[in-house]
Amino acid sequence: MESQITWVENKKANSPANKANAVTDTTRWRVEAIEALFALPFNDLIFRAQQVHRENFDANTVQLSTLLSIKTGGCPEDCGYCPQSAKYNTGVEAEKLMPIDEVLKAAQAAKDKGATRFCMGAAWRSPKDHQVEAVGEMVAAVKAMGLETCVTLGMLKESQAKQLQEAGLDYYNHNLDTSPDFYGDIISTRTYQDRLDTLDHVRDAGIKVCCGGIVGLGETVTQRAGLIAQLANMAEPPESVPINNLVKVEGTPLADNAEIDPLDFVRTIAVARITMPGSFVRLSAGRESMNESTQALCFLAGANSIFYGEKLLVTDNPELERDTRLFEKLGLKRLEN
Ligand code: SAM
Ligand code: DTB
Ligand code: SF4
Repeated sequence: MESQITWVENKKANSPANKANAVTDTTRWRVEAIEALFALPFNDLIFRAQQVHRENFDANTVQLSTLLSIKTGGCPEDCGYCPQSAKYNTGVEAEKLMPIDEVLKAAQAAKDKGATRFCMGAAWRSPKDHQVEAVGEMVAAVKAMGLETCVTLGMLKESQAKQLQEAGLDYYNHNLDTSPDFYGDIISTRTYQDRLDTLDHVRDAGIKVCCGGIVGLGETVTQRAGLIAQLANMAEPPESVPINNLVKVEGTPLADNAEIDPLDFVRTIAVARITMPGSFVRLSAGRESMNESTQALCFLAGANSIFYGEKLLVTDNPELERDTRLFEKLGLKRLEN
């Protein structure tokens, strides 16, 4: 199958899409073209992804980010996958914002263990201004330790994005999670457009965008392709694209979802790599229950970033020794800042 790119007018032709991986005014991925990638024979898909990967990155280097939940639980949103929503009984207790000294201790530990990016997550629908100010102080202090910074705090106003940029924030994580037509089945307390608006504020403030989604929510392959199309067709695609495999948590509405075939997860990574050649594609949540072979296939398919550290936000991630062993077996190196 030949190039899946179609040539149609892009309405955002005048946006500041000037980075190497920006979608030009004539390039756009149609959902059908992305579905055709998903339908390729596995070997052909992986070969293409690996070619694109090698044209853009060192194929044996992986970026390591460590996550910390700085404000856990009690979230008013109803995201059907999330253990931190106050609507579901998952055993996660609501906590207050973590004091800055504890955050810095965790950041130092992450740095000592080899992480180069530190991501702080808060279970908020949208932060208040004083909360953004407090997180801004954390960002400045973590950055001063020589780590890249990322935060995920929910929906942001334009002024709040600016405030975080001034604090020195490198990345803002805000996922689209799934395709526009499936979104309402998973979340009812905010719209897809709300998410897109926050992403615009982040981009306009000059912060790098970390935006991806979740596989295994019950979406069809067309809807998986719909998510990828949304991401790849942004005027400037996200610099970082986390692909999460649903972590099924008891008490959430999606706890009994069927397990997806690991090879379909690998395919999603490959399609993200092909459609967003210059972005870091992150093999994100779900590694705890993934064997080494599946993870190796994800790296082969073009994943070049992982969450590193024994916890994600509230659920488990592989032990450091397990990751160190896997990196040794595969001859992978960590990306230095
Ligand atoms: N409250 C903020 C928000 O929703 O943007 C920030 C934190 S929220 C936990 C960040 C992202 O984690 C979600 O957008 C979702 O993609 C991912 N996530 C949450 N629960 C998950 C789960 N059980 N499995 C996989 N990914 C999950
Ligand atoms: C992202 O895409 N995945 C991370 C991060 N961004 C914030 C979160 C994964 C959460 C997994 C379930 C949990 O531990 O809460
Ligand atoms: Fe809240 Fe974020 Fe969880 Fe949704 S994903 S319930 S917004 S913490």
